[in-house]
Amino acid sequence: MKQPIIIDTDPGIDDAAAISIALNHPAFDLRMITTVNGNVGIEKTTANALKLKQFFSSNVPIHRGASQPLLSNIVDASTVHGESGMNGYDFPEPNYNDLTSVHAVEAMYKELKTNEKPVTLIPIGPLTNIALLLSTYPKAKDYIKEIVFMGGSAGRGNITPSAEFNIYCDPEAAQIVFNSGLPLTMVGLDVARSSTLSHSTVNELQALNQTGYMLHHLFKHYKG
Ligand SMILES: [Ca+2]
Repeated sequence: MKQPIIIDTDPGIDDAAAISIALNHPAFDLRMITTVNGNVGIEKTTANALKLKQFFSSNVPIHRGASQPLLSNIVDASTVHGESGMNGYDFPEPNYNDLTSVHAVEAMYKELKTNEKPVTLIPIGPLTNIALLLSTYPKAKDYIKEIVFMGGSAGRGNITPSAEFNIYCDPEAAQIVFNSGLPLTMVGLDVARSSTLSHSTVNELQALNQTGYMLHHLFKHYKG
């Protein structure tokens, strides 16, 4: 039986790769993609999620979420991911008819309540939407199997010597999630840094299929 998951994301080149896998992996039932301010602003992360949905001709709903951190000022990473947040591949313009009008927090809670199985949340951007979900709907915890998140670091950081970007962007949201009492699996920067792609792998991707071609160009933009 497939595990229902929700990806909360700020695509983002690495997030584009994660979404590509989540949409196609036989172990997962991706129920929705929720967007958050992070690598770039909410308008761009939402546009990028729509572009990926269209690229894969997917029916997965996209819900726009928080446009800023709970308390901190917005931090921008467009120097890393490009102006659009997903530079390197020429996606067609997003179709906004594909964007649902329900806010990410509302949509997540409804999905959690109605899914017959506990859902795994996979936040791979700042934790703002998840914190808002847990504080707006405390009962949401009853329906969450676990939270597997990319963020933090058990080693050094990438935005300051010790802070990782996702947590640094919204530390108060992270605190709410860490204190939630839910089962958490932290995939920190130290773990992410150990899963590398070699130049030869990135080059092989190009000829694999259309998805490989797209990812190849995003990765090339990221680290030429
Ligand atoms: Ca991300």
